[in-house]
Amino acid sequence: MTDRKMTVGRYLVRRLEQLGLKHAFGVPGDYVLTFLDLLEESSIDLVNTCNELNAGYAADGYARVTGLGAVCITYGVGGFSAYNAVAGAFAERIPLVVISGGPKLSLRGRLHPNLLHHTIGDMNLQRDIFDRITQAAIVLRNPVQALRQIDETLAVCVRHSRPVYIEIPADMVDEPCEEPGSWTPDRALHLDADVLAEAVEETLSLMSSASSPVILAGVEVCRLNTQEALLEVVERTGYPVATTALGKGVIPEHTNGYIGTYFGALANESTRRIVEASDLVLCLGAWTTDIDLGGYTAHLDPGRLIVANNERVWVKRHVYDHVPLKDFLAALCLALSTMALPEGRPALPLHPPSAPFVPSPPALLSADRFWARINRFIADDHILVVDTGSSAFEGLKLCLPAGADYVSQCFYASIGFAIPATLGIKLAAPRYRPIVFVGDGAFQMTGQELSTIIRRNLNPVIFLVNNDGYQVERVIYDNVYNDLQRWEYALLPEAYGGKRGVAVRTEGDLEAVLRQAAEQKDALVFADVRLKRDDFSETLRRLGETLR
Ligand SMILES: Cc1ncc(C[n+]2csc(CCOP(=O)(O)OP(=O)(O)O)c2C)c(N)n1
Ligand SMILES: [Mg+2]
Repeated sequence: MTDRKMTVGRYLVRRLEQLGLKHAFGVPGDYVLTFLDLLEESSIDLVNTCNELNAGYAADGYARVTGLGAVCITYGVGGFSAYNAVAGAFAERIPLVVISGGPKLSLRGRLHPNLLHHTIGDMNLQRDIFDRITQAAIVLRNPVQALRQIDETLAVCVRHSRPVYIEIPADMVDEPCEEPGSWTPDRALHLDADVLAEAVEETLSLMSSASSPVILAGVEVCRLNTQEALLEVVERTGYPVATTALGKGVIPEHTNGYIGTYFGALANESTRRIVEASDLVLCLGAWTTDIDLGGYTAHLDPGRLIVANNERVWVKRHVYDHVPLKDFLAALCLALSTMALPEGRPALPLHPPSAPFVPSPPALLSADRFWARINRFIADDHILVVDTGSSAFEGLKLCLPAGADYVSQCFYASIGFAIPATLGIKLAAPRYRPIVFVGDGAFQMTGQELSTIIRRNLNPVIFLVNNDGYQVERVIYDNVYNDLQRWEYALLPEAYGGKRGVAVRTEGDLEAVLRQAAEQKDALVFADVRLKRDDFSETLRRLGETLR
């Protein structure tokens, strides 16, 4: 790009390249075409998705792995279609850059606004809505200010690990501007050192008198790149450590002291007991949200919590502001290096190892047997991608071998996330094989993105958990609204240009699919796993009982 004249559009592309972005996801439209041409001439690979919602999910999955994702969409019809994915990314702190083309500035306000296609007449509406679901939302209106605006907005995205919105009107893309110099965005959040010192002092004082402390690690540890510091705190304290649902995978599950995923009454009984009986729960980067903690079933007394998140630390019911998680963990590690904590913490139960599995080939597959078998299948190079629905609850109980990773949008919990997110995840992390669990209901939302997975020759193993409807809803209240049209799911990969999938009815069928996955490591494997609609697993039965 260096021999071409610098323009506002090229400047934005160059900054994205400087942030290490290799792929962007989107759907073309006339308001964004000139910008897409610039992406095509850059090192960034533009991946066409079937729709903008899927582009958002794919970019979200991509960002979960690489630390930055981007969506490029057209105005109105494109932007409005992407809102749900971007709201999810905001809720779950995913650094996503939403780039929308826009009507020419020279036309805005000149014609009667209703004459501009794809709009409802209000040229501010799209930005205003994005403003509510992103950390910053800007319209580039002036080529001189645009450069600073772009730099600041992208820095906000990576600093806060949240989506941002950049609208580039069609007549701004080719506006000449200065060359972008070298640039490193400021990622540090505002720190008040005196407040930090007091927060650490009070934390240590509570730790030194706690008799059954425990660490609850959450997703922000990963979003804010503080995994090493977390491991150091775990090692220095010797405290048992659980993760929240959204935090599954933030700590390697073979770590000494790991006790499983805590999600209220739905967690393994031993995990729940240790966390809820603790007299001091050190919540590090953990959101104490309803779904993340098992749908209102968690019993965590605020008087026994220290919650360190993003930019503040709560000790019991009072708060220390301007204490970023990263700085808090670093200061805690430092203090712990010179401090002896009380001895005599209880012996820990091991994170439940998965029991040996002996298949009975002719037996019809049940939900419990399916998940038990899957627990033996997961390998070091797998990244599990789990959609919302019954799979989300089962997935949390799987044991991840060292190296394996886990992605689930289980706080915002929009069904249909997993298939498009898999597209992004695999492109972001080629050495991983995505192992996908998606319900039939979730698949019916966004499953057509399988066609882009096939188009790109990607190799996920997809288990479509087909229980004939909305089972997770069924277990709470059942009615005809939980029924779905039955699709021949296994035919779809062929319809999308790939090889036909397989239907799995028996334990023998499942063994055959797992063999296929092991033998055909570079190919997509698609299994329509047929389970009975009233086959509620043990976990789901408990969910129903608790939520009803
Ligand atoms: C976009 C969206 N619409 C509706 C819901 C409400 N909802 C939550 S789970 C669920 C059913 C999921 O069914 P399925 O994917 O088949 O999984 P199952 O529980 O049957 O295994 C629905 C409709 C949602 N979470 N997201
Ligand atoms: Mg279902």
